Amino acid sequence: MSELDRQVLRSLPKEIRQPEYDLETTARGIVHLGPGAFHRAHQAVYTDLAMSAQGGNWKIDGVSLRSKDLRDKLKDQDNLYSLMVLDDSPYVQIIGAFNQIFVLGEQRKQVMDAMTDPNTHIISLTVTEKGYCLSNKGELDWQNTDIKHDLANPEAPISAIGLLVAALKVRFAQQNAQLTIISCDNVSDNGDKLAKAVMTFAAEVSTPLANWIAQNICFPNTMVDSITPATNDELRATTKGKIGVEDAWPIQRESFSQWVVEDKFSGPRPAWDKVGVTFTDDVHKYERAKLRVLNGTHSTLAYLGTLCGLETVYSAICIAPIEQFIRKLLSQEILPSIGNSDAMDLDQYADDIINRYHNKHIRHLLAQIAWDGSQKLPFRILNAIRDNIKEERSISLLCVPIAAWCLFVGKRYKEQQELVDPIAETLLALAQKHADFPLQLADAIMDLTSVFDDLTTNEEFRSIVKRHVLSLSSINQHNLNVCLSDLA
Ligand code: CS2
Repeated sequence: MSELDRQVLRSLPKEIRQPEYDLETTARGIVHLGPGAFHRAHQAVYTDLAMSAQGGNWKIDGVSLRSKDLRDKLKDQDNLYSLMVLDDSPYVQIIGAFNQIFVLGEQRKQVMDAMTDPNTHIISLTVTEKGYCLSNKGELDWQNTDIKHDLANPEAPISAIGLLVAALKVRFAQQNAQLTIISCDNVSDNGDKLAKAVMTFAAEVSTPLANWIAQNICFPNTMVDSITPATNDELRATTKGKIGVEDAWPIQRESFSQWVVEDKFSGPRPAWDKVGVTFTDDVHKYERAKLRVLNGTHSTLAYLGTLCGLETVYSAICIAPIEQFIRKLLSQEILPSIGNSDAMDLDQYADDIINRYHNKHIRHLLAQIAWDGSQKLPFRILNAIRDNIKEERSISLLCVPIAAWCLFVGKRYKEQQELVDPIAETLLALAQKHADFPLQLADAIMDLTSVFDDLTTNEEFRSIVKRHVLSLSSINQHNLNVCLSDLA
C-alpha cells in the first residue's frame, strides 16, 4: 500500500479536503518551535487554510527541540499529514503547511538560518508550560538547568529562550526586525512572559540587544483552544480507511477550534483573520476564562477520574456525580474568580465546554492531561484560588483538584507507574517518604514553594486541601457519589 505524499494527492477520495495552494512553490515564512500534536492540529491548520484562502509564502519550518520521530516520519511523506476532525460527521483534511522539520541537536545551522532569514516573519512556539523556564513568579528561572547550559553555551542553546536570543542576536546584527514571536501555550499572559524571559536572557548577552528587542519585536499574547488527544494506532487505522493510503503520523482533534491573538505584530502575517482567527487588543479576558474553565476542569477531571480508575474525559464526565461536581466547581468558584467579562457570556461558555467533553468520538486520555501537574496547576487552579482569597470568596471546591493531585502522586508511586512531571523525582521522593500517610504527603507537597509560592504559608488553604485528601483517599467508582458530596 502506498504512503501519503504529494504524488498520491490526486488519487485521494473526493471528500478528503486538500490544500488549495501550490505545495511545490510556496515558501516558508514561519518557524515553529515544538511542532507537536497541538500545533499540527491548530496553528498549522489555520495557516494551511489561510494559504488556501489567500496564498502567501507562509509555510512552516518546524523545529523539534529534542525528538527526531516527527522529522523522520514526515519526511517520507513530503511533510504532509492528515487531520481527522472528530464529531458526528467526521472528516479528514490533508495539511500541507509544513516545509521541513528540523531536529535542533542535529541541524543547528539550518535552524539558525531559518530563524534569521529575512523571509521568516513569524517564530511561534508550543513548548508546553515547562519550556518557558520560568520561576513561580513568572520570571526567567536562572536555576533552570537548560538556562544555565545556554548561558554557558550561547552558541549551542537547548532551551527555546536561549535559541530565540541566539537568533535575535543575528537579526539585530542584520537590523532585521520584521519578526513577530508568538507563544501558543496555555500559560497566562504567554506573550508578555515570553517577552520578559527573552529580554532578561538577552540582557545577559548584551544591553543593546535587549533594548533592540524591546523596541522592535512584538510578542502578542494569545489564547489557543482545541481538544487534541494523542495519536494512537486506532487513529492510524481509521485514517487509512478514509484516505486509502498509510499516514505515519495523523492527528486528531474535535471540530471546535479557537485562536485569539493580540493584534500586535512587527511584520506581516498570514491571512489568519480570513479563516476564523480573532484579533483583539485584549486577549487577557479570553485566556483567563479558557485556562480556568477548560484547563482547570480538565485537570480536575484528570486527577479525580484517575483516582476512580477512569481512563478518559468522556468516561469521567458521563458519571453524573462527577459532572455535577464540575458544574458546581464552575458556578460557585471558577466563574466568580474570572469576574465580569464583556467579551463573553461565561455561563454559556462553561456549558459549551462541558458539552465538548461529552463528545463520544473523542478518546482523550486523563493520563495525558495529568502530565506536568506542577507546571499546569498554578495557571489553571492556584491563580483562581488567589483571586478568590483576595475577594473573600470561597476556595473549598478549587482545593479539590489540588488534593486529588497529591493523592495521584501517591498512587503513581505505589503502583510504580511513571510520573510525567519536570519535578517527578522530588514528588516521588516525597511519596516514598510518606507512603501510607496521605496527609503528610499532601503537607510535604504543599511545602514546595516552586509550585505553591505564597500559598505554602496559607493555613486556610492547606487545611482545606488536607480535609479533601481525607474525603478522597479511598474514592472509587462505587463510592464517588458519597465522597464528592462530602466536599462542600
Ligand atoms: C489539556 C489541554 O493536556 C492538557 O492539559 O488540558 O491540552 C487541552 O486539551 C487544550 O488546552 C484544549 O485547548
